[in-house]
Amino acid sequence: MADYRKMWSDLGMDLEKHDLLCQALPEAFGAVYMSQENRPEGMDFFNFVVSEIHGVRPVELIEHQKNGGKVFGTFCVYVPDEIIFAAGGIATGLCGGSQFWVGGGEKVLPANTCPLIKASVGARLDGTCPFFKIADMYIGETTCDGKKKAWEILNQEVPVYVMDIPQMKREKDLLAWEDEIRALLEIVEKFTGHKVTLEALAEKIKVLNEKRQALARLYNARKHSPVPISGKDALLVTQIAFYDDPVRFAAQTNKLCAELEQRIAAGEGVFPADTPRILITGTPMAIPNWKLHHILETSGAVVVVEELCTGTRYFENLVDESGKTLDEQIKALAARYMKTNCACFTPNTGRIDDLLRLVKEYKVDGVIDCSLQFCGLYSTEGYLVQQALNKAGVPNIHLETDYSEQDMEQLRTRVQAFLEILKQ
Ligand code: BJ8
Repeated sequence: MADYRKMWSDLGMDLEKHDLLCQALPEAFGAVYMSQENRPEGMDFFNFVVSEIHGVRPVELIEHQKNGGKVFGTFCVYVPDEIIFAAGGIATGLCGGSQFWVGGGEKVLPANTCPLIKASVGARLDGTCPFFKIADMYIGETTCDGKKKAWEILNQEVPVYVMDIPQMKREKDLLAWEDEIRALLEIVEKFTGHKVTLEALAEKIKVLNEKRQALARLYNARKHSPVPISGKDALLVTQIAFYDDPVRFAAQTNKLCAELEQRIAAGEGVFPADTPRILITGTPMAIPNWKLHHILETSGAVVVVEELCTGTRYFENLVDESGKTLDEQIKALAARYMKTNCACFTPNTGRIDDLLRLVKEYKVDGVIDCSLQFCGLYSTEGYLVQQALNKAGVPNIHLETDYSEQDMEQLRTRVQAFLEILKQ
């Protein structure tokens, strides 16, 4: 990585502690990613992004701020980035996916909080992530209790605006959600000093739809057998989608997809055609959480699709681009985002429908429902997920894990036993 120490120091980061992360990440990435064979050349860009993870993009964000722009940190796929970009801001995903940050979060949060929340709070409080330091405002949401309280703690450090996400999907909830998007628009306009115009919003809706379409193209490639890209690589691309420049990201992903389509035409894959094909569902896997994919793909299986917020929930369903007024555009945004099926909703039958559809579309042999420890929403919904999959005759298991390495062998044992069942 180039030398960014001055930038990190200017951001008020804890350089000594951050050095430890900078030392550990390349090693972890090397072990998980560079050990793979026959990776597509198009992954070079994404490798580069990881190698410069706390450098290149932060430099761009700071440049944007120097030119008078604002940066907004987000934590949930329910937050409509289109509004932020249309007001001349930049939205960047902030979810923490590393055990490195968990300790910092535990200083202020109960130990029985999910690791995603602990890591996100720890990354900010410990001053070991430039993205958390750069963001001028965080946009939180009311999806789960842990997050709701975490915003109050983070608000002591940086302005946090919280979107009230409905818990049900009735007509009146959709209307309330439209109002929430209008309220966000007002807040963002005030904070950036820029009005959101019909033209600007139309342009950003198109840009973010193009990002979604690039990801859909990547996932379409994964429907083929033999699969032309590993699940680990596809996961990395999706994780980077949360914070890279959307136009550049779409271009690089499309380039990768063109290569994958050539592989498909030539019948080439990264795993033999008879490798068990796995769908992972559950809680999001924020960068650098590659744990379960790594275990699976070094145990004789391949992950072909993720029904996760770092997966299909992020890119499925486009925003209708035909809105002729700002109000129509807001309604279109509300309708699209409301289609996301998160366990914070009751009922959440749409997620079950999605799962059964994805099993067919991606020719899945088995499903792993994996929740982060202490996520009551997804663990509890696991019962209904299991029931539906059993009824459809789809082999499945439920796993719970955190970001630490401690349960790696235990997970591997359970995964291998599951793969044995699939082979029978
Ligand atoms: S739309 S999944 S990104 S809320 S894992 S913090 S739910 S205790 S992350 Fe999520 Fe939005 Fe839903 Fe997706 Fe809470 Fe559970 Fe932790 Fe979670």
